Amino acid sequence: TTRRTLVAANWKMNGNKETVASLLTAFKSGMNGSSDVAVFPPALYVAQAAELLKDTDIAYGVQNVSAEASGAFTGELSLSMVKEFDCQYALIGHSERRELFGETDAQIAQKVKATLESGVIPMLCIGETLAQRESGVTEDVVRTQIQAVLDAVGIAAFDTIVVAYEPVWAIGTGKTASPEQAQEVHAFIRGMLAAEDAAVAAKTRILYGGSVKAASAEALFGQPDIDGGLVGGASLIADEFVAICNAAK
Ligand code: G2H
Repeated sequence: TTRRTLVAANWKMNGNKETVASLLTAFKSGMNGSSDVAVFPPALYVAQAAELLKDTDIAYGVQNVSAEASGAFTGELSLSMVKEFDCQYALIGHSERRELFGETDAQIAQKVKATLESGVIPMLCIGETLAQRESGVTEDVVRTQIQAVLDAVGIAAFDTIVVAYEPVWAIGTGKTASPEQAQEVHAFIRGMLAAEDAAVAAKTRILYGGSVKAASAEALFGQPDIDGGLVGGASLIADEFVAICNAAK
């Protein structure tokens, strides 16, 4: 495969100045360079991360962004702000944003569009809930989530967009999807993109997220359509995250 493995740390609403410094210091010294690495600290710590990561290959970004340019949107962050701190990535549509903050496919598509226009790389999160998986609609859910973005930005944008497939039932629960279960959905996603443009689909990086650990990373990343991981809990443990990044071949 020509797709280089990408492993991303989603710290969610965890940590402080001290853990940002200690984790990033450990990441810098531990990575063997076998994968691309990105970290998503809480937004207040992006400036600190930027300083610690300058002159390294470790990228960083924000966990959420507004599609609006500026104005009366209390609590939101604009892409010009994200750009000013040289973020390379923005996480968009994480299941916690969808579930706890009511983000819709339409809003997420607008965020992806605005992010692309600003030159920041969107990391688009999709995935089904346990109830959806059990009722057999996983592919319908994932198709609808991807289609909303395709309708807004077109297939060519998937040259740039990184997709993170995160089955909601595997997030923070300790239940990782088996490599085969994950591969099945990743292949479905790539097939859907390939139906639009096979050359673009061959390049799109599709990451798996949901309780990725050092012990499960190698088997997951060994699947043909799994191009890395989006890691929550395990990314707050320096040795664990470094081992996950170094598990890429
Ligand atoms: C899924 C993942 C990171 P965790 O949300 O985005 O979290 O690895 O804790 O399941």
